[in-house]
Amino acid sequence: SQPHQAHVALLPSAGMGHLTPFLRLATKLIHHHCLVTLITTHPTVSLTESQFITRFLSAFPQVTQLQFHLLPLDPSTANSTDPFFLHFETIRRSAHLLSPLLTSLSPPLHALIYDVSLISSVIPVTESLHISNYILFPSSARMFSLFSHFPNFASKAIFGDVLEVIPGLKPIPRSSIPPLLLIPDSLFANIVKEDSPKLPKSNGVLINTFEGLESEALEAFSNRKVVIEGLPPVFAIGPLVPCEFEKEGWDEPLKWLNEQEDGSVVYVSFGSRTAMSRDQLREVGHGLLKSECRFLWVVKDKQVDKEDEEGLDEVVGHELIEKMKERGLVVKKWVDQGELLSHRAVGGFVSHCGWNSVLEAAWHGVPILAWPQGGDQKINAEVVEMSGVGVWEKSWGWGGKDDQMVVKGEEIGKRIREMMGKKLLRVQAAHIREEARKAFGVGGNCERMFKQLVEEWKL
Ligand code: BUP
Repeated sequence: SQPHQAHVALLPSAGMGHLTPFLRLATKLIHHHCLVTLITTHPTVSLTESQFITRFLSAFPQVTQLQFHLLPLDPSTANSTDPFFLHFETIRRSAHLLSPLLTSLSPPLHALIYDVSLISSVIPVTESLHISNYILFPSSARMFSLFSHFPNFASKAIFGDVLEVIPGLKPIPRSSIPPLLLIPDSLFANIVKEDSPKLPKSNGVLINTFEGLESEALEAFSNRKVVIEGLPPVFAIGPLVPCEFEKEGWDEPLKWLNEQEDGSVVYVSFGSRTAMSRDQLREVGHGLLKSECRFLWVVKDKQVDKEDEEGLDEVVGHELIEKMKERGLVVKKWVDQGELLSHRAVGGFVSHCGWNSVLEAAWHGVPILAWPQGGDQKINAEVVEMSGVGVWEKSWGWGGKDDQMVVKGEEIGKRIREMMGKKLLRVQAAHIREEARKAFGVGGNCERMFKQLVEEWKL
């Protein structure tokens, strides 16, 4: 190590939506001459996570890997069936085992950056070891405003029609609140309830966002308008962009895109952990045919990839798949989304609005048709709409999951056609892309934030 080099450890939790920003952050820290230790939890929930970590570590041999073996969890003691949430809980209950691991590191750590799902279990560890602690919030600043104010309204008559308790921000309608937060004893609600009041004990909150995308929320934070007492500083470190190590070499989608005209293809993906109902999946297929656009559709059938074994014919139906081959490419495999969105042929993105996907679309200036499926995604879809990078058809609800509602192919096709044909949307998305490049580039806000953090760590 060089003298005065900051040594930072990173502790992600579970799921690609949480891991991805951590590994992108790690590359930024390396770029800013930090020594990086990556704490990896074993076992991971999905296969994709462990493959992603392996690719990252072989691309950056200078990164120290610290293996963190977790205690077993009795799932009956945690109020959830979601394997990703259960993994949060497992890490939380094992966090005390981190102390000896962290003290064994040489040179000693300057800071630990950890996932937002781990706050109250990590803070006692960093406090006892006198290490600075920073939270990486893997969603929008708008979602952070809700997270940070949760104790203020969770105890009140649980959420009226709109949440107006966050000063400086457009009210959040009840229908946009992550459904599990509305279930008082859900594991997710319990974690947020326990962790949110601990925010003042952290040294800072890093959010993968930038001014041009979330001016309202970031302005409110920087003017201390939405700040609850003692809230640590918010660092808008975004955009954290797709990196070289993420490419895994399967290039059929790229080859197919190379044969398509500029801006003619709609890319469709609902993220790494949405298991849409089969009825809804088939309607999406019909919708893509009705849209009369070229399409690239990434199908997922199960929440965890290890269980996603059936082929496209079984999941979507043989006849439909055959028909779709004339106009599009349908795959049931992990793709390099960051790279696909950068392709000149992609002109629109039907997205569930997982925050990484929104950032990737913004980075490449690809207009979004938002179709949130769960969690924070409606709040992110609000950002998509407000920023102008996309549109949102609110009547579609939470995908096919609420009230067994199935959005019909006819309707889906119509909205896709509209989105792909909207010139204004393309102009707006191109503008956000410029803003993202400005924030990311030399002298941009992102660089400023990292310089500030590194200086802070070296003090
Ligand atoms: Br699927 C898929 N390839 O095939 P989000 C996803 N991704 O590169 P999520 C691929 O995974 P949460 C694929 O580019 C993004 O970086 C995608 O994160 C990438 O949504 C990441 O968009 C997915 O935040 O997580 O997976 O639903 O619910 O935690 O937001």
